[in-house]
Amino acid sequence: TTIACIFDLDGVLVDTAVYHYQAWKKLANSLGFDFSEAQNEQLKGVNRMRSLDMILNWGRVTKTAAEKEELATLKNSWYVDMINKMSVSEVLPGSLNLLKALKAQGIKIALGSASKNSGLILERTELAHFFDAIVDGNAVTTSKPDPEVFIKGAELLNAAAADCIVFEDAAAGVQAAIAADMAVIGIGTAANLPGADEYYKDLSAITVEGLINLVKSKHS
Ligand code: G16
Ligand code: MG
Repeated sequence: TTIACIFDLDGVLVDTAVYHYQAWKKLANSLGFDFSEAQNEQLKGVNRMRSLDMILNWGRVTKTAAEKEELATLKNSWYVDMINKMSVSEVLPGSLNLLKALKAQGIKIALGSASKNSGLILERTELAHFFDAIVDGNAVTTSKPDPEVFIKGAELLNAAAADCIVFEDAAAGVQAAIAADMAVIGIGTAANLPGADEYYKDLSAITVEGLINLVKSKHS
C-alpha cells in the first residue's frame, strides 16, 4: 500500500494555536468583550477573516468591510510578533520523529493549513525541508471545513484521496478531511473532533506501520 500524509500545521506540528488565541483575545478585549475557550475551539482551522466574523458576532459588534480588514491586520501583526520569536523548541512532541520516519520510507508529505503565515512558521521551526508540497491559506479560496486545501495537497503529491491520511486538531479540519474522502487522525479527543478515524494527544505514538494499516482497513 502506498500512503501519503497531509499535515495541518497549527496545533498538530507546532504549538501556535495558543498564539492565535492570545492575539484574538486581545482584539476582542480591545473591542470591549471576551470569549471562552470553548468558543476558541471553534476558531481552530478556520481562516482569518472567517474567524474575525465569528468573534465579532459573539461580541454582537458590527463593523464595515474596511474596518474588518484593519482589525484582521492588527490581530495578524500581534500574531506575527509572537511567531517571529518561535524556535525549534516549539515543534510539538513526536512531530520530528514521525516526519523523519515518513521521509526515510519515501512517503510523500504535504502541508494542509489555513494559515497565510505557514512559510514563516516552517522557517522558524526548521520544518520546511520535510514537505513535498505546501498548501496554505495563500493557495486556497475556501476555508476548512471545505475540502479544497486537502484535495489540492493530494493533487500536488499525485496521490489518490483513498491513500491519504490527514492529521488535524480542528473540528473544521476533520470535517474537511471527511469531505475529501480521506482517512483522518484527530489530534485531540472524540468530543472535540467528531468523525476522525483515530485519536491521539500528539504525534508521538504514531508509527508508519499503523498508518499503512489504517489506510488498508478503511478500504477493505
Ligand atoms: C490556522 C489556525 C486558525 C487560523 C488560521 C489562519 O490553521 O488553526 O486558528 O485562524 O490558521 O491563520 P493566519 O491568520 O496565520 O492566516 P491550521 O489549518 O494550520 O490549523
Ligand atoms: Mg490546526
